[in-house]
Amino acid sequence: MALPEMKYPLGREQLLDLYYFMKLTRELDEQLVRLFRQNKVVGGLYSSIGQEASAVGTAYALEPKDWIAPMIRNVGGLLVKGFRPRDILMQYMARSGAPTGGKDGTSHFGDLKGRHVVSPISMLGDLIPVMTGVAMGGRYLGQKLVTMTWIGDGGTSTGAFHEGMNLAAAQHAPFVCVVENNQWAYSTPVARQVPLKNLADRARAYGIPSYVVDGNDVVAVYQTTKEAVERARAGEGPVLVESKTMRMRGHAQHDAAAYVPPEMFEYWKARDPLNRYEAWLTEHKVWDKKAKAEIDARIERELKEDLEVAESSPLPKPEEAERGVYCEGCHTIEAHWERPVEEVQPPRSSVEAVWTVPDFGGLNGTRETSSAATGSRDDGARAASPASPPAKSAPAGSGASKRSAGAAARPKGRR
Ligand SMILES: Cc1ncc(C[n+]2csc(CCOP(=O)(O)OP(=O)(O)O)c2C)c(N)n1
Ligand SMILES: [Mg+2]
Repeated sequence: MALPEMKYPLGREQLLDLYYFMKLTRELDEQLVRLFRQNKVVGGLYSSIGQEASAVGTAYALEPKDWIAPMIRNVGGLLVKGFRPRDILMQYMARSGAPTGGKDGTSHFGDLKGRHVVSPISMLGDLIPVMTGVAMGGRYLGQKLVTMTWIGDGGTSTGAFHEGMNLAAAQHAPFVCVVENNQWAYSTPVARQVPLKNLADRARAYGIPSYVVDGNDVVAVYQTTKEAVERARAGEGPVLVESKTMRMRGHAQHDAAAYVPPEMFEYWKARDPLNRYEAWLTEHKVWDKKAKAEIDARIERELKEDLEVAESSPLPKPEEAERGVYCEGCHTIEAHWERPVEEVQPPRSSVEAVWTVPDFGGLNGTRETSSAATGSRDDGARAASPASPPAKSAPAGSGASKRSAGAAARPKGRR
């Protein structure tokens, strides 16, 4: 094994783990398509083909105590967090053995107790304030956790995204937002809905750091996200990671994606994340043909077993429809304090009620001012101050470019 230098070194087992999760995600995706064509999938089916490195590499950068809220193209993240293909198969087939007991036909399920997964919400953007809240809750309890959710390029144009990111930034929440720029939102290309080349630039509006990463390079995705996660965990506040990738299928099964230029598919096909990673593992002598064949055989075996379990699980009984609609004691969530409770109770929690406003909010020569006194101009760059240095490039080779760094100075005693 002759690996390139990595800031966050990955051992052989971890490198093969990444392959296992990416390949499992793809095989599961293809299995679901076959089931859809057999009319066994009861609702829509959303593919994450082409985005496996993005979902797996980001989730892999988390610790078990960290929390995720996946979106439809983050099945890879669910697998990393410990869900099995059978869970996803039964969800899509609405079988009684599914995590939601067959009440939901897609991926609206989570596991608050064991795996720390918040169930997705279909309204795009709304998971950002939710995961900001989870991050704040974890901090309050002293758990030193980080939360993560993913959002598509289209989803970043919602009001909820803005409100959530602003809340996360203002609260300095240990939260990582992964923007999966897969070039399309339904049939709308990014350039038709937002005048930015890099969606990472959205972070500048919130004064938070951001990264751009090649979302089809799983090692780069992992390295970049790990850095973001560690910064958030260290108390630097939220971080945005833009993962540039491509949705290699239509929005869902009904969509043939005929609006995507064929050359664009060709460009991204040549950069397929799984093919690239297989070549990388070979080039760096992480595996040989035998090791690959063993993992592939394991995946085939597990998927076959899980398919049998899923197919033999019955549809839910009709009377189940009226159960679990209202809470019947299903939530037994308790706060797990990992810090002395006295720390957050008076008198120790008391905050000095004195606030200072640097420069009293005046212009202080930080921006170009208009002589006609019609206002100030800001071409997108943040006002320079010692606490918020201007955007600069990250070291090459990390697969990421750091777009801005530093957080605004905060009054003392806030937390
Ligand atoms: C607030 C809101 N508006 C619209 C929709 C309908 N909708 C579901 S997915 C989607 C496209 C999302 O595109 P993008 O965010 O780029 O994610 P991708 O599907 O490419 O992963 C839309 C418009 C929704 N779920 N929520
Ligand atoms: Mg998209």
